[in-house]
Amino acid sequence: MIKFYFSGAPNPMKVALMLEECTLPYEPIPVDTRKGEQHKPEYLAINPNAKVPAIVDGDAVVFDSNAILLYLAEKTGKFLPADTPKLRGELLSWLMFVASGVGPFSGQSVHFRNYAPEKNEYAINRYMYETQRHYGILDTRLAKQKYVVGDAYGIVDMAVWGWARLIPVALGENYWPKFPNLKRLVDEISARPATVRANAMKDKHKFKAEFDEEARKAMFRHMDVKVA
Ligand SMILES: N[C@@H](CCC(=O)N[C@@H](CS)C(=O)NCC(=O)O)C(=O)O
Repeated sequence: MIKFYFSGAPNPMKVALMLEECTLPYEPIPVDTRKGEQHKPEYLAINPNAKVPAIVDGDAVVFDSNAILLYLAEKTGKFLPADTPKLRGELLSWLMFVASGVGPFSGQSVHFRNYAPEKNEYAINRYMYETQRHYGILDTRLAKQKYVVGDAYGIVDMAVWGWARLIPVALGENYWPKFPNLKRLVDEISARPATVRANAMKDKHKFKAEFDEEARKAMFRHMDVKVA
């Protein structure tokens, strides 16, 4: 059975959705990042990057959410576009675009808007600018087609859903009207039975809610180290 190391954060939830979509049997193993469990040696042996998600599937160990989505899609043959060079190219491009653009920039936007100890207007503007630019690219794409790659729902849509449903946190409550096509996709995915099951699975596990000193030390380790 696949061991799924997760929390309720955006990157693990993409994978929870995919596991539920594939109806693969899996054992959810919570990693409470606000308690610092991502830094335990036994978890670092699975994901040396000390982040969730990760999976262990027999002797295969896979970390990084979009790598896991691709691994599970290739394992099951599900949620991939038709196997043509054209669609394979599009799949890789959009998957990497979400992995290297949408996710990190949304994450930094959330950080500087909500968690940084000082309000740094430059950082907030830079990350909000880039985040809304990335979502604009997706919205334009989704104005022309129902799903991000090909003509069917797939792993890139799941990767987008993980972050885009949190646009109000990354950008603000007033941003949804700017991305009507993206909103249409997020709403469609949020209503899927697999999404409802993934959320219910997450809600069964109690993760620490407070962002206290223990959480800060576990997740913002740069604050205690001078490298610049
Ligand atoms: N590129 C990684 C990023 C993983 C990541 O940043 N995970 C966050 C949750 S969304 C995390 O584990 N945060 C805990 C920490 O930073 O200590 C992926 O896509 O899986």
